[in-house]
Amino acid sequence: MEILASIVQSLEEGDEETVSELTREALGQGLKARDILDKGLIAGMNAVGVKFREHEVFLPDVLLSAKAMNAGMKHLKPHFAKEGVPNIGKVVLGTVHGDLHDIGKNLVSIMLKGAGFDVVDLGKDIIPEAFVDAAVREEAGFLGLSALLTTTMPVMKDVVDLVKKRGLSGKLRVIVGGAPVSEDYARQIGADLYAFDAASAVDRLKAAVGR
Ligand code: B1M
Repeated sequence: MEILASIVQSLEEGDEETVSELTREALGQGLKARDILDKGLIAGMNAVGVKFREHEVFLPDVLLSAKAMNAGMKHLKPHFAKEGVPNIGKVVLGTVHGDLHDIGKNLVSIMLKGAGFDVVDLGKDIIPEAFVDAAVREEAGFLGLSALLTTTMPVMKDVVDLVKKRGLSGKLRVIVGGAPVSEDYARQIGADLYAFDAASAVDRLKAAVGR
C-alpha cells in the first residue's frame, strides 16, 4: 500500500506510533509536508469524522485518532514553520468558548508562523473577554477565532461585538474559520475576514498586511 494510504488507515485506527513512524518515513522518501498533511493526516481525520457522524466509531476512537494526528503533525511542523522569517504581523488566536476542537486551530498557528506572523495562541475554550484583553495586551493587529461546532459559532459574534464595544474596530481585525463557518456567516456577524483553511488564512492575512 502506498505510504499516504497507510497513514490514512493508521490514523483511522488511532495508531499513534505508526502514524508517527509513517509520517517520518514519508518525509524521508521526499514527499512534500503539504501532501502528507492533506492526503494523509487530514484525509484520515475526515474519514474518522464521517464514521463518527454515522456512529461507526465513538468519542474515545476519535480522541485516539486526534492524538495520532498530533503525533504526525509534530514531524511536519518544522517544515511549515521556517525559522528566521521576518515578523509581518501579530495574531492572537484561539478556539472559542465551549469548543474543545483545536487541531485545525493548531494548523492555522503553524502555517501563520511559517509565513512570518507572530502568533499568540491562547488555546481552546476561550471567552470573548480573554480574546480581546489578550489582543490589547499583545498589541495585536488580528484576532483569529476558530469554531468547529454549530453551537459555538455564535461566540464568534460575541467577540466581534466586544471588539466594537471597546472601540477597537479597524485597529483590531477579526478573522474567523472552522468547518461550519462560511464567508456568508463571517459577513453576517461583522467579522473582517474569513478563511476556509489554514493556507487561505495565511493568504488572507498576508493580503491584509499588504504582502
Ligand atoms: Co468533534 N465534532 N465533537 N471532536 N470532531 C466534529 C466537529 C463533528 C463535525 C463530527 C460529526 O458529527 N461528524 C461534530 C460537530 C457537529 C456540528 O456542530 N455541526 C462534532 C461533535 C458533535 C463533537 C461533540 C459535541 C461530541 C459529543 O461529545 N457528543 C464533542 C464536543 C466537545 C466540545 O468541543 N465541547 C466533540 C469532541 C471531539 C473530540 C474532543 C473527541 C475531538 C477533538 C480533539 C481536538 O481537537 N483536540 C473531536 C474531533 C477530532 C472531531 C472531528 C472528527 C475532526 C476535527 C478535526 O480535527 N479535523 C470532527 C469531524 C470533521 O471535522 N471531519 C468533529 C481536522 C482539522 C485539520 O480540520 O478542524 O476543520 P478543521 O480545521 C480546518 C478548517 O476548518 C480551518 O483550517 C483547518 C485546516 O486547514 N480552520 C480555520 C479551523 N479553524 C480556523 C481558523 C481560521 C481559519 C481557518 O482563522 C482564524
